[in-house]
Parts: sequence; structure tokens; C-alpha cells
Amino acid sequence: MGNMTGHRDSPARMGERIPPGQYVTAKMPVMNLSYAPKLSIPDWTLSVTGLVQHEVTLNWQAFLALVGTSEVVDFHCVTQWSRLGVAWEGVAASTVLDLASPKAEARYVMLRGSDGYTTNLDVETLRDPEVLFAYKMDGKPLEPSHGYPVRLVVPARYGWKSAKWVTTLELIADNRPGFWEMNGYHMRGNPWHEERFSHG
Ligand SMILES: Nc1nc2c(c(=O)[nH]1)N[C@H]1C(S)=C(S)[C@@H](COP(=O)(O)O)O[C@H]1N2
Ligand SMILES: [Mo]
Repeated sequence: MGNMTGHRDSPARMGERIPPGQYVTAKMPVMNLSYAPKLSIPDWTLSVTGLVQHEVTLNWQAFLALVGTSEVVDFHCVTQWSRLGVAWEGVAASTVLDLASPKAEARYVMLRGSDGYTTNLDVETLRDPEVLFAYKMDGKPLEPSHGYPVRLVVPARYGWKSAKWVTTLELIADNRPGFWEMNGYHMRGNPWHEERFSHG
């Protein structure tokens, strides 16, 4: 893959590195809703659906042919562990989005993993250059438990927004809660503002 960019400065590197209420862990814990689905590369596809000019489905080859990017960023789980300096390689989410030409009214996305997991994000956040569909972690293909073959990485949100085994990105007009958001987690989940739970 060409055009590897260096890692960007996250807010953490500008000042305080650890968001409030977090502690640092050396190993990346595994956080699964249920089981780690067995996805193989020949079967995996990534689809962009919903409010788009043309729906797109990428297979592994088409995905790898896109311009790649890499970064080293911190990962913050809402259960309070933070892992510092995780190296990811993948494709910027905006690169994938652009292929489908989202309609103007598409302001949110619902992400889906092959385990049935869902989580929502606003399109502006998804377009942040730090947000990528990753297929390598710390220099190696993703472990099955961490989302093989491809997962989303959203450094500026709590870990639950980083959908593993991701297969669908649905563009929608109005914000909708995903799995954890329906179960009390915050609609946005910014760790710097401790947006852990929704109140009311
Ligand atoms: N598809 C899917 N994605 C998921 C989850 C899940 O259960 N299923 N768990 C989320 C949670 S709560 C966190 S903290 C991160 C954990 O990523 P890790 O298991 O690679 O540490 O994945 C997120 N993405
Ligand atoms: Mo989490």
C-alpha cells in the first residue's frame, strides 16, 4: 500500500495524555459482546449503504487497492483502561466514504460488525483523518479477537465506537443509537469529556 502517512498529534500529545478516569494498561485487552466471529478474507466485504449516490461493496482486493494510511494512537475503553501507542495500518474512513458519494442529508452512520454489533457516529467524526478501517495492529494482521480482517479505529471516542469485524456502514439522516447506546452509553462517547453514559 502506498502513501503511508506518519502518525498525527492527538490531543493527548499536546498536553494531558490520559483522559479523566482512565488507567493505563500495557496489553490490549479483548472486549467482545459475544464471540469473535470467524471471518475469512475471501468472504469478507465492506459495504457502504443508505443515503449515498451509489452503494459500494468492497472485497478484500478492492479494499487493499485503496490509498493506505498508518498511525500510532491511544485507545480508551469506557471500562477505564487505556492502551497507549497502538500502531494501526489501514484505509482512512473518508476514503471509503467518498467512493459512495454520501448525500448531503447523510449526517450520521450506523456501523455493523458481523457479530451483529452496531454503533453510531456522526459523519464529521468519521471523516477525521485519524479514523481508519484497520487491517494491521502493531505491524501484524489483526488478531481474530481484535477484529480480523478489518475493524474501525476512532481514537477520539471511547473504544466501543471502534467496531470490530466491520462489514457495513449505513449512512442515515437522523442519529440513531447502536447496541451500547441503546443500553445506556452516550451517543457521542468523547473520552476527554467523560461522555460515558447518557443521562435521562
Ligand atoms: N463488532 C464488535 N466491535 C466491538 C465490540 C464488540 O463486542 N463487537 N466491542 C467494543 C468495545 S466495548 C471495545 S472497548 C473495543 C475493544 O477492542 P479490542 O477488543 O480490540 O480491545 O471494541 C469495540 N468494538
Ligand atoms: Mo469497551
